[in-house]
Amino acid sequence: MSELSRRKWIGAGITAGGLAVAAKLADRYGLVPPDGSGIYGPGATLSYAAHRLITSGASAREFRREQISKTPYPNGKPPMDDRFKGEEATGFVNWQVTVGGMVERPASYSLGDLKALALRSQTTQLSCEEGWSYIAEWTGVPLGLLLEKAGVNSGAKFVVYSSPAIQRGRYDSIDLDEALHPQTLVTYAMNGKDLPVGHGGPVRMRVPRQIGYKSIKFLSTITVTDSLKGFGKGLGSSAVEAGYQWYAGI
Ligand SMILES: Nc1nc2c(c(=O)[nH]1)N[C@H]1C(S)=C(S)[C@@H](COP(=O)(O)O)O[C@H]1N2
Ligand SMILES: [Mo]
Repeated sequence: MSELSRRKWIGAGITAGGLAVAAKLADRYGLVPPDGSGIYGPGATLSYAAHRLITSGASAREFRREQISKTPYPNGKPPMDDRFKGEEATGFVNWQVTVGGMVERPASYSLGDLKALALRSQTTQLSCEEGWSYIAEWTGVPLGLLLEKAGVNSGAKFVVYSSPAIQRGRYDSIDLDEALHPQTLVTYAMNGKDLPVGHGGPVRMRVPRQIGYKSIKFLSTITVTDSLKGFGKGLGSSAVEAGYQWYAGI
């Protein structure tokens, strides 16, 4: 839920006191997001708890093929460093996506390994917090399948995923509910072709139920954890470090 919808809740008559009560309830049901304290805390908690209680299991809207955007917008520049350029020159044959952390069987997948796994396609919209969006068809392996193969340990709460340090260490995280949702895809193709580098190729995470910054490009690590403390500044997301909400449901 965006800052705007948060304001809508407040506009609908939920006072600061009401938010505090909602936060207490959310706490009781384990629905406090990692950024649930601090100045926007009660609002962030309310939007996360409301989504998880009311819409858990709901799916992002899927579109028809004719609705695919003709000119999808590649946001930002691909990594410019030599290591990435070297990988690109070889068609990313050495690119690896690792699955580790609180799992029974850590694993590492090449692009070929991912393509050989069960695939799923979906036509969804990527919406940036800056206001623009586009619709595309994404194909890949459900994150849930990779987690199932890895065997998630009990007590695990989050999945943290990142591009290599090469791109300023972009990373983000989601709860297990989002991670196991069938629309959360480790994506290697877009509109029927290899995922272009401009859109995060060779592999990106697609989290279509949340805002664009959760869909990390140039994906290289997937880590299951019970705490976000050991990653970056401990906020679970480079976007949160920049002031955005951790839970960015739409
Ligand atoms: N590694 C990495 N992932 C990223 C970003 C980035 O700069 N680096 N930008 C994010 C943001 S803010 C958005 S809106 C989407 C943009 O995806 P697009 O380039 O396909 O439009 O990617 C997200 N994932
Ligand atoms: Mo964005």
